[in-house]
Amino acid sequence: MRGARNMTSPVRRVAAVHDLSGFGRASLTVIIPILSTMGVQVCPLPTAVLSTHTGGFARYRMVDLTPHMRGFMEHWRSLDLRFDAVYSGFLGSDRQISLVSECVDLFASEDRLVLVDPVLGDDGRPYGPVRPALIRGMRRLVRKARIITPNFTEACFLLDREYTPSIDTLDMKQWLLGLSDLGPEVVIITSVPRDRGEGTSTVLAYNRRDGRYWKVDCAYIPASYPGTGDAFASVVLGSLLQGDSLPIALDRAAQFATLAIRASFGYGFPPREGVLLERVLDALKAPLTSMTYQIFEW
Ligand code: PXL
Repeated sequence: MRGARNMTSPVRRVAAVHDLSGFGRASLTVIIPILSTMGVQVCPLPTAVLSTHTGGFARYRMVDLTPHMRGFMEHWRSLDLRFDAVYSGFLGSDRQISLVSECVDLFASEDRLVLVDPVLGDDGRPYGPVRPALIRGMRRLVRKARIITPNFTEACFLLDREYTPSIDTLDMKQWLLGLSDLGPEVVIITSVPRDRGEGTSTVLAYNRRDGRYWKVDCAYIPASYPGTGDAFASVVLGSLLQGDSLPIALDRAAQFATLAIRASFGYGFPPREGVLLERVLDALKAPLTSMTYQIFEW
């Protein structure tokens, strides 16, 4: 009889290097249900445990798990675990950069997916615990990634550019190329402000392998919910693991994030509690019935 370690699982498996925030629907509490619903097994390697996420709650408690992560990885290694993707997000300290980098070396081979979501900030500001050393470290970590999914603020931080609340979309080609020059083959920037659309935003992407650029416009909803970036990146990953093309993965992710925000906005509860994910998860099971992506040409 073959041992379990040699059997090929019918289910794709992801090592998820993110924090666990108890309340507020961000990081693992969003990533696990989304990827599970998409038929993907999530194996968390937690970076930190928090009472809530840091977006809008005062006096949150945070336990940085840096001292424990190597031991967790060694145990996984002794079990000879393999992953179809390594997916990282919020890190508990800049000392975790080298640990995540090691995690990629240990568990992701050349042809496996490595998605680094450089969780650093939003609306022009870094998240509470994010320090300049973490931003510098993230510039090194993205070298290990095949795909990165910064929001517009995080793209500014990675490129060391001044944050501006509006941007000429044509300039974004340089941003995408600049980020790809840091290492990743695929760069996806979310929440890019649209030059002529009041408050609306766009998802832009570049794939160095075929030299193509993609764009998905998002409807404007006047509220910003923490955790939607985690939802977006998770749907992109789940979709790619299901065999979708990059533009389809972007479309599914943008449509799901918009649906989740719309499902929540009408209720008027505090955005810091996150989107009503539980109401919309089933939508991930349905096939895409309309596609809105465009090829982005200048
Ligand atoms: O959603 C990104 C995120 C992840 N983890 C923590 C956060 C945030 C955003 O606020 O605070 C702890």
